Amino acid sequence: MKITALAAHTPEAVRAALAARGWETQPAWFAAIGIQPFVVLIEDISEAEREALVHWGTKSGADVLTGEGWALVAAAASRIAPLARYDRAPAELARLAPALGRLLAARAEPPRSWPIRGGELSLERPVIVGILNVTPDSFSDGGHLTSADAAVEHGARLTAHGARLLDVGGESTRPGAKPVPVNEEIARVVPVIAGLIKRGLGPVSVDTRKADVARAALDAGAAVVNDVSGLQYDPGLAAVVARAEAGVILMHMRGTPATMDDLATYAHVAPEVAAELAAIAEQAEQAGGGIARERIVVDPGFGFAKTAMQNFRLLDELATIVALGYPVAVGLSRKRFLGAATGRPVEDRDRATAVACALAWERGARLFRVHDVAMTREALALAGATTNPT
Ligand code: PMM
Repeated sequence: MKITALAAHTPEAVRAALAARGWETQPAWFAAIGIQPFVVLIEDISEAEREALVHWGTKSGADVLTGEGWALVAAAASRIAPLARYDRAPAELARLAPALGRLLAARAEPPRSWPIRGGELSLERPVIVGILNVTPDSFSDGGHLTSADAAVEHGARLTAHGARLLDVGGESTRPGAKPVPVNEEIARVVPVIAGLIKRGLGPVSVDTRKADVARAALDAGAAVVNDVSGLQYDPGLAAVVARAEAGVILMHMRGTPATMDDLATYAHVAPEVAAELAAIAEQAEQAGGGIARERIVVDPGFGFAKTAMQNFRLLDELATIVALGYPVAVGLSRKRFLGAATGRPVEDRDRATAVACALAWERGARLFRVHDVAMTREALALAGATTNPT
């Protein structure tokens, strides 16, 4: 007899074991996905639902831990799947079906491409988003790009290094930063976006919280709006994105850059950020004509209303954000919490950034907003080769 413990963090190990024993690709894949451990935290449930869950868990062999108003259910995904079906779940648990069904579908079929304005970006391999900050004071590279021409040149370099999207920002979002007037922000970003498009560089995203800036940027040829406020700063932004059929990155933060540091209060950061992002995305799908669901990317907002420890937890538990079913972007580049781990100053954090991006890829992130594209590309090439065997 021979017993081997297989890697359990990826369905790939089970798939490969079955394939090696003659299983066809599809059945092997579905069996492997079904065997994957699935843990769901269910909140705001009634006493009757809680009792029904405990009873169901005993019968079906799932672990159920509960307290007042909540239950944590853990088992192989295939064991929990019947709860997502009205015809198979106990009647008392019918309320769970829609949300559970969405979570299971997102696991089985994660988004493979991101439609943006005038095209799409494949998510089968990492999307590196090159940062082009044209601000006098952005926290890590502010003031380096002093003219539109210099910014366009830098964009050409980032593209040559492997950036698949260029993110142009004209307003610093560092803690305590002051808002920039609309006209000033437009004057900073539009010439750069127009210059990039003229050179055939891009696609381009605009890093802004403001509807008027987004509109001007889209008119100049941008394909994506990257809103660090997750539509909380300017409610008019959603309609602008929807009308242009642009892609949108909705980032999580609390408060504004001026107030966010005092709002880093979470009992458990990942599920709380996930819930707030889910609400933001839902708002985006409903507001102002509605942004099509598949055009939405979510970003947990590293460093925005989070302490260093919360950023580490969020990175480790990124799968909680990925489970929402939207493609996930991460902005880790040169951030303070990387310095807290490595002891390196802001100008020496590109190695830590590259490693953090590889960790984020492994946990399901697909878009990586970075300053040093070349170094991150190497880290992600390795991470992608490891987790994407095809
Ligand atoms: N971080 C910054 C700016 N824009 N956008 C997204 N989507 N995610 C981020 O984490 C993010 C962002 C701040 O960093 P910078 O000043 O170096 O650009």
